[in-house]
Amino acid sequence: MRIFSGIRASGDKTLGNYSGGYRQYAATQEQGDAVFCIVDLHSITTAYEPEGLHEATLAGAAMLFATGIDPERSIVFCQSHVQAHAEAAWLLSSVTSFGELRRMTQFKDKSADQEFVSAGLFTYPVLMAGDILLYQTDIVPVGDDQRQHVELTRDIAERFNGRYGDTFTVPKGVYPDEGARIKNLQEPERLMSTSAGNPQGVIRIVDEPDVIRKKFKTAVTDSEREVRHDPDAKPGISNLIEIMSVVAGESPAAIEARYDNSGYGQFKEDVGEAVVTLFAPIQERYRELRADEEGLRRLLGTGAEKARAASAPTLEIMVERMGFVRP
Ligand code: ATP
Ligand code: LTN
Repeated sequence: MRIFSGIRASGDKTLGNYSGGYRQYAATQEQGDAVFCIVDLHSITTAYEPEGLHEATLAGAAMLFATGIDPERSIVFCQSHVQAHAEAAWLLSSVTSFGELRRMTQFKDKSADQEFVSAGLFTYPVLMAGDILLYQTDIVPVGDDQRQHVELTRDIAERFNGRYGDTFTVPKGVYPDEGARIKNLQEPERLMSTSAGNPQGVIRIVDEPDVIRKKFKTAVTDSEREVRHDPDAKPGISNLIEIMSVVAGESPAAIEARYDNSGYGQFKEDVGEAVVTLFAPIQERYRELRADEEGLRRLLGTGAEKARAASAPTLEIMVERMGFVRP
């Protein structure tokens, strides 16, 4: 089974990324041939600084290895190192409609209130479809915010297969049962994000333990004192229950039972402590990996070679079926 996922090279990754992303990558790696891509070409679709991109790309690689991706077993590479991705995006844009792209909520969210909206931000899902389809991917582990993009990828694959003959495996999205949409601790109505929202409510994987504790202690809840999972009536506390569920591997019901009658103060403190404990070894490995830039580049170089070899046959079939003359 082929597994593929992509992570944007942008900012310090969050507890949301851990829950919807890294945690699933490490688990799915055990199930087949996994490919993880730091999608630096996607990172330039919104305002960015070149030095920031450089740093975020290396940080993205280090975080994948720190959270348990084994470079011997899985392919980890940087999107811009494998030219097939940019080429596939162009080819697939001919089987993607303007209307489909216009409906994408990530485009609407990321373009709202921006002075400059790049054409790349609009066509972003086509690049993502190419990432996935080039590797004949069976499953795509992601958070719930990527559901619409994965569904579009399936439509693009089916349309291409219908028009030019069976070329792509039609991939399935895989979303965690708990923690597919971790919310900002200060604004529980919005997703925790690398790039938006109140920073006090965003837990970064690299945050110092005391910073994490404080962010949990000051998390927004409600005026009751019952630890109960009810996302509509109690979004703040429900988010904390989901976080505890992800971190402790327990069901929300078991957590409710454990905190029956104990009030919010102790619960918030315990969730914070559980996250600190979970992140401590990841932070340590991350620092070691990040300090060895040469080592990271070497690993990315090997990953790129493997990714080129894995994607080239699909690109070749695409161009042939589409009628291009080959040299
Ligand atoms: P940016 O803000 O730069 O767009 P991002 O965090 O949205 O970054 P990625 O780093 O590429 O984007 O996301 C990696 C994975 O984390 C994706 O599968 C995404 O669905 C998942 N993810 C992001 N935010 C959350 C969240 N709040 N809850 C659960 N999963 C999330
Ligand atoms: N769009 C995703 C990142 C991404 C991706 C992918 C995820 C780019 N290409 C391929 C899974 C598979 C995001 O914004 N998080």
